[in-house]
Amino acid sequence: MSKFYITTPIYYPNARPHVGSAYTTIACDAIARYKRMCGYDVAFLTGTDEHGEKLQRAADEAGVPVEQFVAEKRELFQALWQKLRIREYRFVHTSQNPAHVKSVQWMIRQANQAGYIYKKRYEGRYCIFDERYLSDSAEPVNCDICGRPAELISEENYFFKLSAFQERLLAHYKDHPEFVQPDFRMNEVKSFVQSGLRDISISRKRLKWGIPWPDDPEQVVYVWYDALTSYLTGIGFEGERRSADFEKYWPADLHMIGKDILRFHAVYWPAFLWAAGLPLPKTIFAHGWIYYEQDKMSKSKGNVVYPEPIIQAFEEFGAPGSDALRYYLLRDTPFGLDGSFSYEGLIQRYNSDLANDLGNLANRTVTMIRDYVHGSVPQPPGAAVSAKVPWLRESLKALLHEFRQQVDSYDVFRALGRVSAIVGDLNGYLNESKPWAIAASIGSSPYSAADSGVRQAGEEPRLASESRVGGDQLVNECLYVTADALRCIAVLDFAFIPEGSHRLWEQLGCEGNIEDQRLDDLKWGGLRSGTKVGKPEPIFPRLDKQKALARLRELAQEDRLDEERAKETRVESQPVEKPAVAPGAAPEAPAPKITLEDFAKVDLRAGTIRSAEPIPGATKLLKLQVDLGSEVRQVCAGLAGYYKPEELVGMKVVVVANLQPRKLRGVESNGMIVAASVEPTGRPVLVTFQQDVPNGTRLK
Ligand code: ME8
Repeated sequence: MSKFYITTPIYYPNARPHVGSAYTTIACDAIARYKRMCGYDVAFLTGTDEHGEKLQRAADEAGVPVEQFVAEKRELFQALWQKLRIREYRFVHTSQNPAHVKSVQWMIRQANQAGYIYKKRYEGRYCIFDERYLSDSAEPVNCDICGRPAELISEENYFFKLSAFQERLLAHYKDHPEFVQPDFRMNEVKSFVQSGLRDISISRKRLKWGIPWPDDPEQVVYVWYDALTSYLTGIGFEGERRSADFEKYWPADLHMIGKDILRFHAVYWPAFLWAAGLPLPKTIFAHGWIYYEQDKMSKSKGNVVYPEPIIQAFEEFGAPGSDALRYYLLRDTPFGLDGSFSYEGLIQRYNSDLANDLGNLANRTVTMIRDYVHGSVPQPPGAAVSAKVPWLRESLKALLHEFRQQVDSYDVFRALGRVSAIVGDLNGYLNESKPWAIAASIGSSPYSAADSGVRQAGEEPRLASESRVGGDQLVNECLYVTADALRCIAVLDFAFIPEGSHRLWEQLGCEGNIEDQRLDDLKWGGLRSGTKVGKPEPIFPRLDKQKALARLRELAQEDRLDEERAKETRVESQPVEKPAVAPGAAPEAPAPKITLEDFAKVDLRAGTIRSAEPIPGATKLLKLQVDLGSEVRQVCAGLAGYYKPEELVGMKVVVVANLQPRKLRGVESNGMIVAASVEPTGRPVLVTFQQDVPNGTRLK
C-alpha cells in the first residue's frame, strides 16, 4: 500500500485558533481523507509550536507560567479540531516533549559535525511576532509580514551556513518543479534564493523558553529550527532512534502551509535537512491568506473570525455547521490565492450550493423514491429512455476522473466546482423529466404527486396519455439515475463535507460505511436496485439569510465578550489564581527549578497601602496606591470581596515592583501584591511583615 504523509504547520498557541488556522487544517483533513479513500496509508500531522519569545511574552502578559499557558491553549486547538471534524491526525507539541528535544539536538549536532554551524556576535533586528530575523543592522525596521517594529537583538549566537546551500537549492528547484506549489510561489522562492542567501542565526541567548543548545546551556535553539523538526518528531523520530513509522512515512509528501511561512519551508528546511543528511519533503504547497472582508484579521481591529460561533449558529438552524464552514472555505477561494471571509458570503455559498442544489436534489430524490416506488431504489430500464441519460453517464465518468486529477494536484476549489456542476445537471435533468408529473399522470404511486410535495409550483401533470409502461420506465430511470449519482457524489464529497455526505449516504440506504469506500471502486450503476431508502429529512436546510446573518453576528459578538470576560477574570484573580494548598486537596505541584539569577530578576519590595477603592464594573478588583518609598505606585489587585478597602489602608505588603505595566478594566496597574491563595475559592491572604520595615526595602 502506498503511503502519504501530510502536515499542517504547527500553530503558535499564543491565542485561541481562528478561521485562518482552521483553513489550513480543514484543507489537510480533506486531502488526508481523500487519500485514504484512494487507498493510501495516510499519516496526517498537526500540532503546536510552543517555544520562543512570542509564547513567553504571551504567557507573561496573561500572568500564567508558560508551561501551563501553552498546555491550556494546546487544548483549545484540539477542541476546535474535534468540532471541525478533523479526524485521524497525530498531534505533536514542541515543549515538554523529551523526544522532540532529542530530535532537535540531534539535528543541530549533525549540522555542527558537518561544519555548517559557527558562533559569532549578532546585532540586528528581530520580529518577535513572526519569530524572524529581519536585518543584520541596528537600524530600526518594521517586519514586512506583520508590519510591527522589530526589536534590536545584540548577542553572541550560533549561525547556520545557509549561504552554502544556495546552488544546491537552485538545482533542486530546477530538478523538482513540484517541490514548491503553486508554480508562481516557486518563482518567488527561486528569485529570493537567486538574490543571494545570508547565513542565519539559529540560537538565542537571552531566552530560556526553548530547547537547550547541545553542550551550551547558555543558549536555546532558534524556534524555527525547533518547529520544523517537529515534522520528524511527529512520526516517531528521536535522532538516532527512529520508529518504523518514521522509516515508512518520511519524507513527507506534502507540507501544507500559508504563504507567510514559505521561505522557512522552501529555503531553510531543505538546508537543515541536508545538513543532517536526511531526505527532503516532496512538495510544499503555500495557500493564500484569508482576509476579513478584504481586511487583514487582527485582534486590535476586533475582526478575527472564530469558527465556534459559526458552527453553533448553523446548528441552531438544523444545518451541519462544520460542513458549512469547511465547504465555504474550500469552495469560495481558488486554493492557492487569497480569499475574503464574510458572513454574507458564507450563508450565500451554503444556501446556493448545499441547500438549493445538493440538499434539494437529495431531498427530492429520496422523497420520490419513498412516494412513487415504495421506498426502494427501482430497477433502471435496460436501455436509456431519456436522451439525457447517456450524456449524464459520460459526465459522471469524466467527473470521477477529473475530480481525482484535481484533488491530486491540490486544486480542491475546482474539484468541488466540478461536483457542484454535476449536481446542477442532475437538478436540470429532473426538472426536464418531471418524474412527479409522470407519476401523477399514471397513478404509479400510493400517494399523489401533489401529496408528496415535490411538484413544482405551477406545473401541470404531463404525459397524461403516456402508456403506463413507458411512464414507469421514465420514473424508474430518473430515480435510479439521480440516486446512483447522489451515491457517487456523497463519496466524492465525504472528504470535504463529511457530516452531510454521511447523512446522504445513510438516507440513500447504501451498504457499508461511507468512510470505507474506495474511489477506485466508484462507478456509475453501483447502486443496488431494491435498496431501501431512509426518511427524507433535509440534510442542508435552507437558511433565511437575514435571520441567519443576525444570529451569526450575535453569536460572534457574544463569543468575543466571553473571551474578554474570561481574560479579565483571569487577570482580576491574580495573584490568587490557584489555591496554594486547598484544604483537603493535594498540594499544588512544585514549579520547575530556577536559578538564583532567575529569582533575582523579580524585584520584590515592601510598601504601604495608602488608599484603596473599587473599580467600576469590576467585581474582584480594587485600585490601590502603594507607597514604595521613592514613589507611590498604582496597582490593581483581585482583593475585592475578601478585604474591605478601609481594612487595607495602612497595611504593609509585598509588591512585585518590576512587572510590565498593563491595563485591567481600563485602569493601569504597575505591579502585583503578593498573597497566598487558600481554599478552593482561592481566597487571597496578604503577605505582611513580622516587624516593621521601611517602604521600598527589597526582599531577597
Ligand atoms: O507560523 N489565512 O504559526 P502560526 C490563512 N508556528 N491562513 C492562515 C491565516 C489566515 N488569515 N492565519 C493563519 C506559525 N493561517 C509557525 C509555523 S511550522 C513548522 C511553524 C495559517 O500559528 C497558515 O497556514 O502563525 C499559516 O501559515 C499558519 O496558520 C501560521 O500559523
